[in-house]
Amino acid sequence: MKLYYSPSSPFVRKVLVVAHETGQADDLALVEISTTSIAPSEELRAQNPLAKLPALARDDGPAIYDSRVICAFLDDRAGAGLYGTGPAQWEMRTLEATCDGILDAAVLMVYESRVRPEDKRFDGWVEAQWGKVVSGLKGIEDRWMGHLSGKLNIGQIGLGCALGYLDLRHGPRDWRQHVPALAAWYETFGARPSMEATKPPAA
Ligand SMILES: N[C@@H](CCC(=O)N[C@@H](CS)C(=O)NCC(=O)O)C(=O)O
Repeated sequence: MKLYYSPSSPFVRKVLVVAHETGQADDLALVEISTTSIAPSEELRAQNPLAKLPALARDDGPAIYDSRVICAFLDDRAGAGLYGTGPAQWEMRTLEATCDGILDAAVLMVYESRVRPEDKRFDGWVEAQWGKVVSGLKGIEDRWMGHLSGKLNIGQIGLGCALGYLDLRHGPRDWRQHVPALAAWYETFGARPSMEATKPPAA
C-alpha cells in the first residue's frame, strides 16, 4: 500500500504510529508530498479529492483518506482492538476526535503565518485557535486520564501525536503549564519506540 505523507504532518504521524504499533509499518510504501491549501498537490488530489494528507492507496480497493479512517482501517486489518467495543468505543472515539480537533486548530495557526499573506493575518483569530487547543487539552485532562493508562488505544496515539506537534510548532506557548498531568504522561508515552521512529524533523 502507498501512504501519501509528509514527515511533519501530525495526522500522518497518527497513521505511522498505528502502523508501527500493529506490525504493519513494512506494508506501507511512503510517497512524500508537498501540499498546501492554496497550492494543492495534483498527485495527492488524484487519491483524495480534498488534497489533504494522509491518503492511503490500497492494493485491493480504492484509496481511503482522513487519518481517522486510515487508523481504523489499519486497526481492523491487524485485529489490534485500539478502539474498544460496545458502548466504551464511543468514549474512545470522542477522545480521538478531541485530539484531532486540537490538531486542526494547531495546524490552522501554522497556516495563518505560513500560507496567508502578512497583510491579511488576524491575531484575534490565531488566539481563538490557541484557546481551542488549551480548552481541548484541559478537557482531556478532566475527563480521560483513565484512558491514558493501561492497554494502548487510539486515544493515547492521537494525544501523543497532538502533543508532539504542539512541541514542534508552538513550543514557546508552553502547553505544559496548562495541563501538568498530560505533561507527565507524555514524558513516558513520547519515549515509545513508535513515537521515536516517527519523530518529525526539527522545525
Ligand atoms: N481531518 C484530516 C485533516 C488532514 C489535514 O489537515 N492534513 C494537512 C496536513 S497536516 C493537509 O493536508 N493540509 C492541506 C490542506 O489543508 O489543503 C485528517 O485527519 O486526515
